[in-house]
Amino acid sequence: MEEKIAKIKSEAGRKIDSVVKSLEDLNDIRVKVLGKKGELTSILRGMKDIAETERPRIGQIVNDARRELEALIEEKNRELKAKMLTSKLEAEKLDVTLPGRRVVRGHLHPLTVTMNRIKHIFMEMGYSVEEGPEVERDHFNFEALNLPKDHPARDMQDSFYITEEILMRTHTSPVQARTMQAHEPNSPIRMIAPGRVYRRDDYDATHSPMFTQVEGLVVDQGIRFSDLKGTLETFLRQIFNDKVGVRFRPSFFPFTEPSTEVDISCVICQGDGCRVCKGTGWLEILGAGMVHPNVLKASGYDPEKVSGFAFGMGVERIAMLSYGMDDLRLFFDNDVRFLEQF
Ligand code: 2U9
Repeated sequence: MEEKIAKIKSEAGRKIDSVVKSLEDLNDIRVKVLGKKGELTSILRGMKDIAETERPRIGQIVNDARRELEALIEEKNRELKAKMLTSKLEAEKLDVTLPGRRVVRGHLHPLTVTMNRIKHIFMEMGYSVEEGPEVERDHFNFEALNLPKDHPARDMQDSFYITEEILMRTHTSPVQARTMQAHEPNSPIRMIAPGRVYRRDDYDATHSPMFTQVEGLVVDQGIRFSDLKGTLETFLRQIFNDKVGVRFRPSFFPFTEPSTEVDISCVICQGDGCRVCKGTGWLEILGAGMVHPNVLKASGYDPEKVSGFAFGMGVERIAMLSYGMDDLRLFFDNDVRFLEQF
């Protein structure tokens, strides 16, 4: 019996010693020798077959063997864990002296910058900024704005229709109509409506089926054409420069009467004449006019009691002239080599 125990012990000792890598292998050995069904345990279980006088001695030997093997396993366990830690630290070596990675910081898109500047100028003059849906009802986009049924903009060829009655807004004017209808009739309004608009245009250097507008509306008692002129001159001198020339030409829009187109002196050649202003020295920059009585009436206002002016501008055009760009597609291509320049 002693020999058997000594053999189990020395074999287990050798196996424990030979484990070089895995904690699981070590555990397998422990189970095989010391576990419930292990070799040493089965000897203890078989005590009944051993002569009674021998039992204490054999028991003692088994227990000693057990203690020794447990100590060996424990030591091997510590050794393996230390080895694993060392190799993990080796693999995850960290050089704290390396220079840090540069954080690349982005910035606002040039169209957003231009839009923010426009909003800021009007907010300083006491205007509110109103928003509305890009998918709009025919009523707000056309009907309420004195755009007659046979107006070319209402043609399928010129606007994006969702159904007969619903389309992508072709201008931000429906926001003004909605704002008037949300107000107490004849109560004063001083607002701008910035946002995206959609028209069936070709995509070339000066046209896009989607572009950005800012429109404005002022309604109150006694609003006159001189208010329109003063407001737009003030705006243009702030967005471009205070030396910029401003001129008003007669024009036509269905929602304003009288209507005007507003030009600024060419920001590229200062009025001498160049390719950008096609030799005229002037650039068209805004449309505007006194709100048509039919438009006031359509939104519940009384043209006998109040009057107003409205205006509209294309934000891409203003941004292009501010930054000296000649192709509007650059705003939408999202090429960082272009955008990084701003
Ligand atoms: C209401 C009443 C009047 C908005 C106006 C213009 C003149 C205009 C163009 C400028 C360049 C559009 O982006 S563009 O192509 N806009 O010329 N817009 S008056 O008039 C309104 C709008 C709403 C209730």
